[in-house]
Amino acid sequence: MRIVKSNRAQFKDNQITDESVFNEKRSLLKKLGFVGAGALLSTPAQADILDWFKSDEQKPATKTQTLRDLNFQTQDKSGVKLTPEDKVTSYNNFYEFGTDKKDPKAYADALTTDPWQVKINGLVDKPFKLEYDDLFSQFSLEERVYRLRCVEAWSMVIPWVGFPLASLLKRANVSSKAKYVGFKTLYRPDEMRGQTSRFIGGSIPFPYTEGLRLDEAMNPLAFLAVGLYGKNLPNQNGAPIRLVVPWKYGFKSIKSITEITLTDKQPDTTWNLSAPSEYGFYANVNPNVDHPRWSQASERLITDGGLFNQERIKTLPFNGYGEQVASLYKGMNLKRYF
Ligand SMILES: Nc1nc2c(c(=O)[nH]1)N[C@H]1C(S)=C(S)[C@@H](COP(=O)(O)O)O[C@H]1N2
Ligand SMILES: [Mo]
Repeated sequence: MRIVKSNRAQFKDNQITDESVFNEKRSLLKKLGFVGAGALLSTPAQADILDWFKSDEQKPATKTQTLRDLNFQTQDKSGVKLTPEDKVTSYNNFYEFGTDKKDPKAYADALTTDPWQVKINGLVDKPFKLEYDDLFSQFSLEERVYRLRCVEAWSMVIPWVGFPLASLLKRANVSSKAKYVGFKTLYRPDEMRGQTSRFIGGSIPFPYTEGLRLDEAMNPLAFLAVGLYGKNLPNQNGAPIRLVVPWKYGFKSIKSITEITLTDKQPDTTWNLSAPSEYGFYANVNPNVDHPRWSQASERLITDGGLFNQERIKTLPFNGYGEQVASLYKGMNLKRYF
């Protein structure tokens, strides 16, 4: 497999090792969805893979397990220590389904993700809507391996599939008056048991909302994911479409998006509304600004060991993506705008 794109954070060598959880050939094929004889081959990298492994027995792919449209470019994952798929899909924050890490996997299947609609509106010349199928066919899909750093001081390394947020925004012809982008998660208490009361734990307002400054949203790293590990997003990870902003704390990466609105005012965001002294609008990963109740200097990297016995690593400014994003905050006091 060739390197198509490298968006990897600058890790120290001991944080990304040569071992790969992704190197067993049949499981690789399967995870990328190349198990059906009729799999669509649209990139040379994919053709190479199938050629290399074609002696393997092939099983038919099922639509529910693979991205419908297979023409996405893959990223070279050799030498990347990914968080195993079962950890990525079973240890989640998705308060619409409960506050326990296990709740999203246990209860998110109740969510209907097809049909789905995402509205793009506000200060744009061309508002539009995306239906479920459009999420997989209107933008060219690619794989991005990103680190996700939760504000709770744990992190994962996840291979997402999706497209840059900028591609979607460009299609809307953003007006010159727009300064921010607001995002909203689906509000459907019938299917999201944590929304049954308008507030969970007395403090979280639903629908969940998030926001970015327009220049942050246009940065090439800001990503809309429709899959992970080569498959459609599981509901617990934010199906059918969620944001991934790898240089910010995980709560900015809003799941199951139904509306994207361009505004001239800073949008209200769920965690900032709930606890403004603990969760800022910017929420850039910053080892020098502690959470009022815990240190942000280091994090528990969730890899293949037991959940509570993980590698402790130093937290990097902007989660290791400073080269690509630090210039967005030139001259800003990042202690004040945390
Ligand atoms: N709608 C919604 N999006 C959300 C959350 C949530 O509770 N609701 N939790 C956030 C938090 S705190 C984190 S760390 C990430 C977790 O993403 P993951 O479960 O896919 O790893 O999702 C974020 N997006
Ligand atoms: Mo988080």
